[in-house]
Amino acid sequence: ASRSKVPFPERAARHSHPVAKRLFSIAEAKKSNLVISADLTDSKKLLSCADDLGPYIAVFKSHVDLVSDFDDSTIQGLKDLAAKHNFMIFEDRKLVDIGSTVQKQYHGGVMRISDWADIVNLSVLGGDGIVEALDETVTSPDFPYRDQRAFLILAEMTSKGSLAVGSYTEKCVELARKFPRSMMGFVATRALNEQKEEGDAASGGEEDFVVFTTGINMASKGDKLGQQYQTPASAVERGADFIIAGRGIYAAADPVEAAKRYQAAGWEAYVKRTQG
Ligand code: 6AU
Repeated sequence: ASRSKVPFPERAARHSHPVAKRLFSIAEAKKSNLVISADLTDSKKLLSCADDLGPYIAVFKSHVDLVSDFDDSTIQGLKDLAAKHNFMIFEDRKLVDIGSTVQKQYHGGVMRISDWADIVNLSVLGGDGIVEALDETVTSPDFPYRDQRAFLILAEMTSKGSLAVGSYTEKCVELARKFPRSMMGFVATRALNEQKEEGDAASGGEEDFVVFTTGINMASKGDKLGQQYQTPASAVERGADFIIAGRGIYAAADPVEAAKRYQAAGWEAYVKRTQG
């Protein structure tokens, strides 16, 4: 059977990565595969979004470089709300530089991403080095959050004219296979892991990448700047495990009502896929 038909509790039990295990368990407990993309520009709005929508989401995705007053209290606020509502934090940093630079951008720096973000994404434009470097950081015996941090490779993009296609996307899959202790899956518009079957000897066992799909909106087909949308149902049918929605929720007249609707649509599509 295709891997995307396996229900979350089973994937949680069998997954080799502790962050993936936790993620699937949270999704199951909350009956939510929804990720809010909280692209808000000040801490107060960011934290009230996390508090208001916390009950309906599995993951809270931030872009803290666009928060004008980001500081330690923003970090503490996010951590407290993650504990209160049982969600994970995903910083949409899209790291993309040489290995040595991304290590410093990820661990330390003004944003201290490794201190609070369970999940971070990256682009492999620069080749293997970035993945090697981040893998080295989070698997080091000195890393304080060992087994509590994971990465997603940005393997495709939702924007018009994206160059992340074909052999570039294939290279992303290859790199994720090479670094299973840190690379948990992809941000992609579809499942990228169907070609390989369970128990493949080359990977030393089972492979189960987690697929996050963004560009989700139930009311719009896109924006004026090239963003292209699909619905929760179509994304999940194509293999999304988690659906990421931003403006469709936080810019709605009633964001809580919208979050509930996206949660229900995403979960219903997941149930249909795994039971159908
Ligand atoms: O739902 P929206 O259009 O308001 O927000 C989409 C969010 C934004 C983008 O920075 C991000 O998803 N995104 C990503 C991610 C998550 O890496 C990749 C991509 O290809 N397209 C995309 O929109 O925060």
